[in-house]
Amino acid sequence: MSDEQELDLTSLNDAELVEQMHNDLYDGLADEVAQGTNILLGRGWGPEGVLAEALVEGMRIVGVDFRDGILFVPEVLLAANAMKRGMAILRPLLAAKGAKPIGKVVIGTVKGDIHDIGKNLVGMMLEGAGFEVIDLGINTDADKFIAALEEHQPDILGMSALLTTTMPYMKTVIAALKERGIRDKYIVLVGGAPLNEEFSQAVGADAYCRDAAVASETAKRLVEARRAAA
Ligand code: B1M
Repeated sequence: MSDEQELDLTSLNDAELVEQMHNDLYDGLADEVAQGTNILLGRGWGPEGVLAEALVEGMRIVGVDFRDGILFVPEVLLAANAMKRGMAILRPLLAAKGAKPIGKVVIGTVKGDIHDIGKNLVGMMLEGAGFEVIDLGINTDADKFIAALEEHQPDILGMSALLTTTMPYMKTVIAALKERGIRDKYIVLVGGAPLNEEFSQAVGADAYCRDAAVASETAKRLVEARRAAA
């Protein structure tokens, strides 16, 4: 039996448990991450706190070692899987906080890119803020985005990219919207670690969202502004 299996997570205080969850996420131990998530919730932590301090911070640490060549794709996939297990527990709690639907969002990770943790988090926060979210998943091309916009008629199109090689595809999608004369029907929000405000303006998006909280605030603000102007 490994050390991890022998460790009783309930015996740890909050700070120790959060640190242990960072380690468990790093080691891709999904059951332990799920258990830690439930323990913190049971101790009265809010879902946002568990998400930010235990899960997102744990994945940040994974990202640093991935960048530095200490972790490789298979290990990071296991870590991502563990993160998703924790997020699955938090999702209904975050969504339950929302009131009546305040708008609709179509969101996806752009073509060539399979990173979806950040996008999923943004979707969860938007649901929590009261938006209906249609998630197109990963590797989404312009045709798929446009078909979903036409089918669902959302207020917002959200696009995510985590790679410097895939972020320019956002411009391709926006150009395709312009070609069809439908660009101004939608608020276009973009996000992902390599993006910034300048890039967002250069590709013709309405706003860059640094993180899921900013995405949810920006979505609310721009939908309200658009309705007030109509
Ligand atoms: Co990838 N990967 N990866 N990876 N990966 C990065 C992005 C990288 C920065 C790692 C590194 O080198 N430091 C690097 C990109 C370098 C670059 O482009 N300059 C990289 C690379 C190189 C690669 C591969 C090419 C590796 C390879 O195969 N050799 C490959 C590419 C595959 C592909 O997409 N075609 C690859 C693969 C993978 C895994 C499959 C192993 C896995 C993804 C699993 C999954 O998502 N299901 C993975 C992971 C996990 C990462 C890191 C470690 C973590 C990303 C993450 O989930 N962060 C990442 C390192 C890093 O970012 N530091 C890395 C946590 C998440 C909560 O944050 O996604 O930034 P983030 O989302 C935030 C904000 O950005 C924002 O809000 C979110 C929540 O607050 N946001 C939005 C995101 N999307 C938004 C959309 C919005 C609004 C806000 O719309 C409105």
